[in-house]
Amino acid sequence: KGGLRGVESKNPNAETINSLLELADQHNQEGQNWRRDAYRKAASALKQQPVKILTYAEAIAIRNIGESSAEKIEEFVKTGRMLKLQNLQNDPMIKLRGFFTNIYGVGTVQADHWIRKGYRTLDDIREKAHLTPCQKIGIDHFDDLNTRIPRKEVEALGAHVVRAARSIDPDVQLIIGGSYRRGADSSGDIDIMITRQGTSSTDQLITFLDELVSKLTDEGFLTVALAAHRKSHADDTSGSKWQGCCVLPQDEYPGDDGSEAAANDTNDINRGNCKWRPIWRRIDLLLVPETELGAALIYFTGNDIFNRSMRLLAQKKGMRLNQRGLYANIIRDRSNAKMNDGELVEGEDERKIFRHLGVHWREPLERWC
Ligand code: DCP
Ligand code: MG
Ligand code: MN
Repeated sequence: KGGLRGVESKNPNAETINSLLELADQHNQEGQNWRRDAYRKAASALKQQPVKILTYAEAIAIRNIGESSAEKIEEFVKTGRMLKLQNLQNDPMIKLRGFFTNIYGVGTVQADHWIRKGYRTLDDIREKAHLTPCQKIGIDHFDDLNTRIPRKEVEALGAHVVRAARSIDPDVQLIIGGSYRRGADSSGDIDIMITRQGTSSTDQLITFLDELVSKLTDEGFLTVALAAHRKSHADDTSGSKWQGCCVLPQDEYPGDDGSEAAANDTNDINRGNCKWRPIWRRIDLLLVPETELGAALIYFTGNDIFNRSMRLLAQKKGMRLNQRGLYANIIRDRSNAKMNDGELVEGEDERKIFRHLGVHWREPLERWC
């Protein structure tokens, strides 16, 4: 959190956008998803503006900016702050809850529970709380896991995994998705999709994943597994997926060789003036059969808001979109629960899924909302 998430600081509305996104985060914490989405949409619309938006009237005229967001925009331009955001950010209990939910594996329910029990610090939690194995790692590596990954390091981590993957099976294809694919200059984690030509089921890739994970674990690149999901019969929400942490070997840090990258380095990892310490990074490995690659690319590129609007659009058209494909002839009951699985329309080709949905193609860089 913090910093301009994917927003270039030279954007004339950068500061306002950042505050709107922080406001959205606050409402997310409160479980107020409707408000969260409104502020995110407004931030995204503002990002498209070539000039600085100064007034309520200018803001409200922009598509996807509602009354509340327009008020906040004017307030911020006039006063340099959003009072509502300040109040939320200054509330000590809300602050504490936000802090606790920065622990990997901790959500708002868990955080509120701890606060009710009187815990106020990480040490309280460490000493008194019952922790799941994931939460324990979240606490032990709290600072690392809350440090964003510079884009160049995402690339270096990806390259490392690609080399290991190719040495096991030269035919696999790896694609970095998530915020990286959307062009972000830093990411919360690294999401890697793994596929191979001719595959139609994740079963055909599981042996490969096992080998890759053991190789990378043996050499010390993967440091811990957080969760592994295996596809079960009834479960179409998760394909095979491996989640854990990794560290980049020191000599693979971008720019370490004094190359161009070091010259215009904007990374947090500054060589020379700071003792190098390997930073634990969150990594997700996702198995995707070739027949589902298009749908998986859409899903794992996100962002989550964009995905939700694509799924809603599919629903409106009597279809269903998930990370495995676009399905037609879905029959729903009155509560909108689906009664059948429908027929696969398209899974493999990202562009064709857009086309079948009747929406014009959006480059990954344009999928921030
Ligand atoms: N995703 C989703 N709904 C969720 C969680 C994830 O649709 N509730 C999809 C969209 C995300 C992608 O999965 O872009 C990867 O999830 P991440 O949590 O890794 O999010 P990002 O990569 O987008 O951002 P970050 O930089 O924080 O990792
Ligand atoms: Mg990610
Ligand atoms: Mn992820």
